Amino acid sequence: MTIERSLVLVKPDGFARGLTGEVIRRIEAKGYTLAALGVFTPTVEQLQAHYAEHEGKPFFEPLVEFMSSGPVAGIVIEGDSCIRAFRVMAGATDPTEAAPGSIRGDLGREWNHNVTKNVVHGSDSVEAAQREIAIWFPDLA
Ligand code: IDP
Ligand code: MG
Repeated sequence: MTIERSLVLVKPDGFARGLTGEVIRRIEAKGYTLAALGVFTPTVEQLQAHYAEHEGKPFFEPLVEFMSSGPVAGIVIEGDSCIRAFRVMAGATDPTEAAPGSIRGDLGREWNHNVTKNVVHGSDSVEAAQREIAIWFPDLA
């Protein structure tokens, strides 16, 4: 058994649409626990750090702009292999391609062939989770 923590964000589209509770419901129903929970209005600097791996890509600036457009919910989830499990629960990056049953597949909408607004973020590795948790919840790191 590998108890992990992962950083989940309900992005501004999901938060504005009132989907935070639905995302948390799915996390808890799956058997993961919440280690931290908060509502943030992220700064551009915080988002540039969070998405540092994408710096220089064509979608980087629109992504940071979108993510700073409104409040987000930040959630640290905990449980056996929760990093991979939440990625599967979130579904493919593009909501149009995401499988039904996944968060993005069930709840995501494509906007002008733009995959930026895809409801949630989830850490993709142990290293990323540690790095991201330190950005959003420094007291936990
Ligand atoms: P992930 O969130 O599924 O891990 P990443 O490739 O890490 O996807 O991309 C980070 C975020 O950047 C995505 O969730 C999405 O919001 C946005 N994004 C990724 N690829 C594109 C793109 O091609 N166009 C616009 N936005 C994108
Ligand atoms: Mg990613």
